[in-house]
Amino acid sequence: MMMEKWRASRRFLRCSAAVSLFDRILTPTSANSACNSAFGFVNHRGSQLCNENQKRKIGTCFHFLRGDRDTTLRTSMGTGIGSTVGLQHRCFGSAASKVQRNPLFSTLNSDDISYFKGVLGEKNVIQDEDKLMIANTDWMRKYRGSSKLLLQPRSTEEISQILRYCNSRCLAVVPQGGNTGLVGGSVPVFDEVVINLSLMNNVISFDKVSGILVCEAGCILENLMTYLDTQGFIMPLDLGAKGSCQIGGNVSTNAGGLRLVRYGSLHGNVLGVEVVLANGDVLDMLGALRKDNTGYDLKHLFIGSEGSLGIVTKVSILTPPQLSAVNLAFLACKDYYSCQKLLVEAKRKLGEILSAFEFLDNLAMDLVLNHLEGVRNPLPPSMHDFYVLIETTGSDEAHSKEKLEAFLLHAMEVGLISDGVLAQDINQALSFWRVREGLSEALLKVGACYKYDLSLPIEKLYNLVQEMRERLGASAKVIAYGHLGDGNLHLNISTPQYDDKILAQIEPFVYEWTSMHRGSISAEHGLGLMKANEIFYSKSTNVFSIAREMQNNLDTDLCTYWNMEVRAKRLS
Ligand code: 2HG
Ligand code: ZN
Repeated sequence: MMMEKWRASRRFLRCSAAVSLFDRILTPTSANSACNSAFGFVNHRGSQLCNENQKRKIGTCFHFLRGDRDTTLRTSMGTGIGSTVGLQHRCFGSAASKVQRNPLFSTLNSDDISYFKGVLGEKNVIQDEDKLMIANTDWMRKYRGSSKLLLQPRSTEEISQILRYCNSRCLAVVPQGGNTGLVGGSVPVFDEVVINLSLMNNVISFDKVSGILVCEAGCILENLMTYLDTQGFIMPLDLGAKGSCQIGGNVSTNAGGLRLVRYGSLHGNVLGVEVVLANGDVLDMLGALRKDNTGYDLKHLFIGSEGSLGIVTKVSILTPPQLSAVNLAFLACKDYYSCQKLLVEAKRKLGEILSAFEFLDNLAMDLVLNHLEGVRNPLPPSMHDFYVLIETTGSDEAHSKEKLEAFLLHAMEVGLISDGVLAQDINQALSFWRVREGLSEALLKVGACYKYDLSLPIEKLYNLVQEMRERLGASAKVIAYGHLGDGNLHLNISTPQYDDKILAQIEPFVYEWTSMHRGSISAEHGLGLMKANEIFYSKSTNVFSIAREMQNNLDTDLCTYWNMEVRAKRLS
């Protein structure tokens, strides 16, 4: 009955061009390349290394102190090793303020540099200022450290030697993958030694029968996708930062992304890891088994611990087979309630073929259309209040098509969808994804951005957006998008510049609201420096204490960013 509403429909990807039941064909758009920009999340973080003689159980320290609220640590870029680090503060939101470099940690000297050159060779010990500037700065340019040294190890053994040495010298380190993180976790806070994993980028093995891939931590996600494509498999995770982020960083932050609704989190897909602890010990947990109930499964401690327990050096991951029938619909909904209902229906009616369910609101659409080159509105000319992307992935084209079309028809008939379009080829699919995946990049172009990555009960999720708009009035744009299928809201508050008064309207309100609804203040980006002190909005103190005990037993310093006060006590 509402069929004329549909602009397009033909299957894309490896499908034949048979016309489906929808009548209009979308104007072909130019191919938008998949988003390779360095956004997203990532990264390990650290612990602190210290010498046992000091009789303090400091443990390897990835990052020095993380502090209270609200600053960016734009340190002066001194040149000489051991030069004094100055602090300059800037306000972003939730970042620690008045963070002081802990004097217990050493500064680099020329013997250290000679040692590292002996282990890694001259060219992998980098002191070049331009390269250091890149390693010191996060993707959003919010967080900036003043490291004077970037190390590029090629093996687990080299990482082990670096950490053992740093531990004995009490030098702080920060592991770095693709540096695509959004919470200030992948860059130094002060002059930590940056340990970059980019050279550890080999696929170690792939088992075509089980689909188990074993690789080094520095493999870029997109390269793994390309490799698996040649084998007829896919990675179980996909995210906007795929062109830069590395699998070790993905695992260390338990990255979620666009397909979690289908394939689940990395806690389910990662079968094993190899990690190097702060003291240089290597833990081989690189199992490649689906089932292994021999006691505690310690690898889970390292998945999502943001490097606070050690550096992930190798990963074993279960990859699903590539399926041939992939379809993508870009839909408009009149209100948030319809988006929710659509999700419930999609789960019920699409069942096992549903592979993504993403949403964005009208301000998000407006932003991306106005600030990202080459992005086109998939549903011109009108604007709608909400947009939903639904992807299906199945093994049988006819079956997928039948299910998807029946689902869309029904959703239109009952008024859950006001308009929609099906991608008719890979280029259209990429251009639809570009709308969703380009949002972080677009936000960066318009000025300051207060970023929140929240897990919330789906039915309440958009209430927060509305309440935030009421609080902020005309002083800021509140932009909402995210992984609706996972109850993950990306709440972005865009302002011309960072402003303390606006921040005071946002925080702690946003965290209190989340906590009150039993949500999480970090669904997928991690805590990082940004939320170092906010963990208690999502974790109770007794749970935290147990975590801290475990960390003590690993002889690393959990509190590096989890709890400044605890750390300050330990170091005093
Ligand atoms: C996404 O889902 C990423 O696009 C980034 O997690 C979210 O920019 C953000 O807030
Ligand atoms: Zn996300």
